[in-house]
Amino acid sequence: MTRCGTIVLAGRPNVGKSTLLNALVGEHLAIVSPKPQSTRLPVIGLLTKDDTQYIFTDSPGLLEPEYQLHEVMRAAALRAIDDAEVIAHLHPPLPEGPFHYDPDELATQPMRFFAAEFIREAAFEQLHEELPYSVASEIDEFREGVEPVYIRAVLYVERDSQKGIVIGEGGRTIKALGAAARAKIEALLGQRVFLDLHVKVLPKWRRNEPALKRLGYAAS
Ligand SMILES: Nc1nc2c(ncn2[C@@H]2O[C@H](COP(=O)(O)OP(=O)(O)O)[C@@H](O)[C@H]2O)c(=O)[nH]1
Ligand SMILES: [Mg+2]
Repeated sequence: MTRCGTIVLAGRPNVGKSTLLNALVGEHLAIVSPKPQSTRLPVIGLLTKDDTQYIFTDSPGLLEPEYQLHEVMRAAALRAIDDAEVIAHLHPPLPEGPFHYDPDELATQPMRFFAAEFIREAAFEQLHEELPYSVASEIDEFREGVEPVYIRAVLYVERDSQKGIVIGEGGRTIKALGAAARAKIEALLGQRVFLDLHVKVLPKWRRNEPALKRLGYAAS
C-alpha cells in the first residue's frame, strides 16, 4: 500500500515558501528572491520516500491585489490551498527586539494563578463526568514568608448535590484532591505548602456573568 498527498506551502509574500520547497525536494525548482512576489504560479516539487509520495506545492504569496496580475496570483494560491490535503502555513519570523522577560523566567502569571489552576487540574483527575466542568477555584489567601506557605482556597461547584460528591464520604474525596493539588503547587513553588481547601456552592456560576468575572473568566 502506498500513500500520497498534497502539501501546499502558503502564507504572506516573502516568508520563505519557495526556499522551503527547494529544500524539501533538494533541487532549485522555484525561484527565490529577497524581493516579494517573485512566485507567480504554483510550482510543484515531488518527494517520494519508501511508500510515501509527497506532492509539495509552492504558491504565490497571499496579498491584497493591486492590479490584475495580483488577482491571478491570489486566485492561483487560493486554488492550490483548496486542492491540498495539508496546508503548511508559513509565518514571518517572530519580531526583532529586546526580551520582554528575564531569560531565567519560566512563567509570567503569579503563583496564585497556578495554585488555582492546579486545584482544577486535580479536580479533572479525580472527579468524573460533568463535575470537573462545574468546578472553579479561587485563592482567598496566599501567605508567603511562612513555613509552610499558607494557601486558603475555595473550590466552587454549581449545586448542593455536587458539593456532597466533591467532599465525599467522611471528606475522603476533597482530602485526596487537596493532597494532589498541594503536591503540584509545592513542585512549582519549590516550598512546602499548607493548602486549606474549602468547598462552596456558587449557583450556576458558568451562566452567571458577575460570577464569571469574579472567577477571572471575564470576556474582556
Ligand atoms: N534568514 C532566512 N532567510 C530566509 C529563509 N527562508 C527564505 N529566506 C530568504 O527570504 C527571502 C524570500 O524567500 P522566498 O523563498 O522567495 O519567499 P516566498 O516569497 O515566500 O516564496 C529570500 O531572500 C530567502 O533567501 C530562512 O529560513 N531564513
Ligand atoms: Mg516564492
